[in-house]
Amino acid sequence: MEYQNILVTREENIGIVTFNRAKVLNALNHATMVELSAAIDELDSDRTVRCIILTGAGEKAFVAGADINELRAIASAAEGTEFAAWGQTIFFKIETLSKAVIAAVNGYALGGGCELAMACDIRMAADSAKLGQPEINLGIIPGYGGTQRLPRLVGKGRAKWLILTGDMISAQEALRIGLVDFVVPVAELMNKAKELARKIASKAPLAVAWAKKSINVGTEIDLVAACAYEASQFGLVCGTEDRVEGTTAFLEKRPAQFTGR
Ligand code: CO8
Repeated sequence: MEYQNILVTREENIGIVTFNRAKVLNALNHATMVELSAAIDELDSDRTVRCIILTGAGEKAFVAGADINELRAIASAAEGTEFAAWGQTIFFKIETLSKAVIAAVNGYALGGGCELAMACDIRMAADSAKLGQPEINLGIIPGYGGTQRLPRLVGKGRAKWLILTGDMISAQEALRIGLVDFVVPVAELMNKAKELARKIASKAPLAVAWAKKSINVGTEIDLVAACAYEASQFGLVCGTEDRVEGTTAFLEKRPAQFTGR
């Protein structure tokens, strides 16, 4: 697919999706969401790509939310529901992808941008980034999973504070409440994100996939069922060639050569 609103690049075994509508602070319009979905499919089916980074072009914004021009044009409750549910399926695709996805939050991550970052596995923010769910200021509520993923990450009280006030918070504050996992100097963001991506990419791909799945599935169900689920995923990794290679390499005191089988 020819992309107009995003850039899709590869560096070694890392796929990088860069939102590229700097004039509107990388706001997510319908076309950008379609391209994001296609880019995720493309990188998912490329066996050379073992980890993905999402980031924004320019220095100002990761993604400043859904495109407010399109939100203004929603004609009915049914259309609004459809609009939100469709976007949610794309964010679920990221969350449930078999590869790890890192959000490199280089600036504003607001509304749908914050929701997108939350659908990623790990969030690394520049020290200059600002995050928030300002939908309330537009007379709406988050619709791409924000009312659900935010309380799961930071707790109900903090989620209600952010969603009911629309307050924007600094990267440091986001780190303090658990909304992001790392804060780094803005000039170092991409290098640090790539360093993290390379580290994950060097691991056994099926172990990464099933660890991610076990965490995602297990944290939504009760502990006993979750541990049973973990055991089933553990069983799956035990059937891989990479389990034999990883354990043998340790005992032979050499680096493992994982193949993804
Ligand atoms: N949509 C469309 N255009 C935008 C958006 C956006 N989300 N954000 C910024 N822009 C545009 C501005 O209109 C402006 O355009 P122009 O140059 O033509 O005037 C340009 O980007 C630059 O923005 P500013 O001049 O406003 O830049 P500032 O540095 O003054 O301010 C802010 C930066 C604080 C980020 C400010 O732009 C802002 O508040 N933006 C809106 C943030 C926001 O409210 N985001 C949430 C949107 S709602 C949402 O995401 C809902 C998601 C779920 C939807 C579910 C489906 C129904």
